[in-house]
Amino acid sequence: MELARDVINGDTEWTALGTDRPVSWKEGNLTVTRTTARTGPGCHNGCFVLLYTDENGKLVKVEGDPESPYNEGRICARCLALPEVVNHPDRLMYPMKRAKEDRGKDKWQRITWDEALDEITEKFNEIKEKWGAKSVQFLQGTGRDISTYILRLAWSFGSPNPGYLLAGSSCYLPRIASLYSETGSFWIADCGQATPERYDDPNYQIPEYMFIWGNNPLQANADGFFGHWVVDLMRRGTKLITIDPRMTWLASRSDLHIRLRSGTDGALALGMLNVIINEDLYDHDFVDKWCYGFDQLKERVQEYPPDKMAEVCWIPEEQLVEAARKFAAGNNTAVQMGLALDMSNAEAIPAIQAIVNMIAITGNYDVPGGMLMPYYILNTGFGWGYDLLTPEEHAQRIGVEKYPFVANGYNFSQPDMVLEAMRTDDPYPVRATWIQTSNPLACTTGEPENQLKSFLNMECNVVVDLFMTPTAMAVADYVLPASTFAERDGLRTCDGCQYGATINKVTQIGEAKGDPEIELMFGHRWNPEAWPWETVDEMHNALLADSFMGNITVDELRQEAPIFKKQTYKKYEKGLIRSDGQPGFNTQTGRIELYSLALQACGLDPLPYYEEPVPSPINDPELFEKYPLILGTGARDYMSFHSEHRQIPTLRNLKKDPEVEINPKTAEKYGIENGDWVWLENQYGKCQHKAKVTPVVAEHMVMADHGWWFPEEDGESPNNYGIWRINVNNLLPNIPGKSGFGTNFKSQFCKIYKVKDGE
Ligand SMILES: Nc1nc2c(c(=O)[nH]1)N[C@H]1C(S)=C(S)[C@@H](COP(=O)(O)OP(=O)(O)OC[C@H]3O[C@@H](n4cnc5c(=O)[nH]c(N)nc54)[C@H](O)[C@@H]3O)O[C@H]1N2
Ligand SMILES: Nc1nc2c(c(=O)[nH]1)N[C@H]1C(S)=C(S)[C@@H](COP(=O)(O)OP(=O)(O)OC[C@H]3O[C@@H](n4cnc5c(=O)[nH]c(N)nc54)[C@H](O)[C@@H]3O)O[C@H]1N2
Ligand SMILES: [Mo]
Repeated sequence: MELARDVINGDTEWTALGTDRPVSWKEGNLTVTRTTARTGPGCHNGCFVLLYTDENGKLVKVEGDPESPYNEGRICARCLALPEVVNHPDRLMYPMKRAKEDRGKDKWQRITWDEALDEITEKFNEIKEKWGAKSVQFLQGTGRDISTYILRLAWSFGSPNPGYLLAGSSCYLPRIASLYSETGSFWIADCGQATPERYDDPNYQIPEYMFIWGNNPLQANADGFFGHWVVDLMRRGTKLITIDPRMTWLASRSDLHIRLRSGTDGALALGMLNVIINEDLYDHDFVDKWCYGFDQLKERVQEYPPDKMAEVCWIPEEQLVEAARKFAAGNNTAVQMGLALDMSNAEAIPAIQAIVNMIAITGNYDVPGGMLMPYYILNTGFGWGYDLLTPEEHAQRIGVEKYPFVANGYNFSQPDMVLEAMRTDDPYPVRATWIQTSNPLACTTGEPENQLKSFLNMECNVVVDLFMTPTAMAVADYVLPASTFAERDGLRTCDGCQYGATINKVTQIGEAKGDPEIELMFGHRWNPEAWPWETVDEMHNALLADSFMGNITVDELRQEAPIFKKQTYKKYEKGLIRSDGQPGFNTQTGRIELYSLALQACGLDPLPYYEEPVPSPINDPELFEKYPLILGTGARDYMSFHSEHRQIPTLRNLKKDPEVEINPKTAEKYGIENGDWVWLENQYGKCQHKAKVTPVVAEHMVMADHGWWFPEEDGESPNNYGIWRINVNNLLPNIPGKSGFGTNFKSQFCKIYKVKDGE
């Protein structure tokens, strides 16, 4: 399916915040610069911050920007600790290389940027000649302001394989793909973020109910959604319903907290749809005019009666029914969907689809305090430069033949197949990786030992990072030093947000460069026609011209920021969504497709369904007896962002070791006390964590941190900063769902026992 990159008609009307302040000013001996905290280190969000630099240009302090309508002066611990990251003695200061036979050894040799450009270009061109451009994988991590640039870099090199090594692309992409394929756009909960007046905008209404579904917004602030907006709304009267096996802060303040078994969200959603439809609680007018396939959906949900679904989820039926009634009863309902929906059950797409359909039949798209369609400021992962390759070349992207649905949304290769291809040459040889903003061995995906083999099988691995990482130490031939957002100019390119802004450079560390500049430099070497801009500013002016902001320049935006696109609700009635200017949604039928033609075209079930996660206590009771706890992984904390911040003193002091949350009753049963080192083990592998005994987790499960490494330990192989001992991903298989999206990272089994002395 062709995806519209920016579904909004050429309307470029915007308003500025109207600040009187210059971009930077003096306060005593310090210079204060206002900027956006987008990109590394550690965030997807883009809060507005004030950076304080001293006479030597050293970053010494960070504050939230009180004039910002987005975060209103609030920032988190990681931004407060930014000076420790920027000025850290372990930062990569210059490009380095080492011989292929020295992988895993600390035998780095400093080189210049020019040497790095020459040598990497030569190596990549050699590989291209022998195996074709498609044998080079361009791997990013989570969205650190990178997709726009790295996709273009891959395509301009000739490779259809930009990607991300997380099993089943099971972060954000399943939600994006499902929303896109059924509604034609992406949507997030409307917390008034579309206008500078926020909650006071006369067109805005607070949601009556807000569902926090598999998400912990206060800790995560994920994908352009600022968690404290939920608290702001609670203060104004919004009632919360939280769906989470753990008792989060928001769950404890919710009208209803559904503590379901991990990975059963699809069953819950289908049971709720059953109630909403059979009790006739849906919005008939919206369904008649704007939905496609209601009758088929009605028939399908009869297979999912509320009593059976409650049993599947291990919850009382009354809770399911109450949630359904509240979902439909509210004047408006907003849903904040999180990572758990992508990653707790490989069949993530149908579970998300059930929620997407629930929002539709209750009439909650494009209404104030319902679901908001963010305007794509830039073309992020959908493809700035997609046309650099022919359709035939794109069709060779790893995974699209086997899983055509992965072409919905980001144009990434299918990660589980890539990992295999790196070891087996099936479907074709992969011979080099370019890894930028990712730490795959310590954090990103399951079966890390297999991944190590895959990377060691490469002719060349290039890592672009802020720090030496376990991955870089184990497998890289070249490391290139990247900049934090304090050290580079840029644009705010987040997908979930509603405004335009710049990132403003205030300091320089060693020879580090920003990711956009690194891409531009290599682009100049590899394919100058595809990178016709001399400078990063020129490149960004071209990107802006292609965005809703129209012909504003980077310099003007820097002064005006933030600027907001004019917000209109019910755009589908006014012909403001489709590129042909007709009323309706941006789908084939112009309606929200409850019966998804996009899924059908890919040979998948067009209607939502539920399957158990694999393994599940219901389908594999024997294995569950052997490993009798459900293993949740990776619930976010305040003091780290994935594998980042382990070397930052202020943050590390808040949590020194990887922790596993265990309920007091479960801990007692297994003779475990708070602070004990324990083994977590299952049929795939094991790892050590420190027990944190807390009633936050349900008795039937444990919740283990992910992304840990010990920068203070020996980095050389085989120790690699301790990752093989402590990585919970040792226990996780890389198994995607039928669509190629989704995985079971938050719903495996495990057993738990104390670590013996000397282990
Ligand atoms: N078990 C388990 N595993 C998980 C998860 C889970 O919930 N459970 N979550 C998964 C999810 S959702 C995701 S998104 C992945 C994340 O996986 P990754 O995005 O690979 O996360 P990190 O390990 O933090 O790797 C990021 C690397 O980029 C570097 N970096 C930071 N900022 C910049 C920058 O501006 N430029 C450059 N060049 N480098 C930078 C950091 O130093 C770090 O080494 O992890 C996944 N892994
Ligand atoms: N501080 C910090 N912030 C981050 C990150 C980070 O590493 N650190 N990572 C960023 C990234 S890449 C991402 S993707 C986001 C993720 O952020 P979120 O979307 O918030 O995801 P998680 O924190 O993994 O899980 C959210 C909640 O889901 C619950 N949960 C677990 N299993 C299930 C289940 O099966 N069903 C339901 N309904 N709930 C379940 C967990 O208990 C947890 O409270 O955070 C981003 N923000
Ligand atoms: Mo993520």
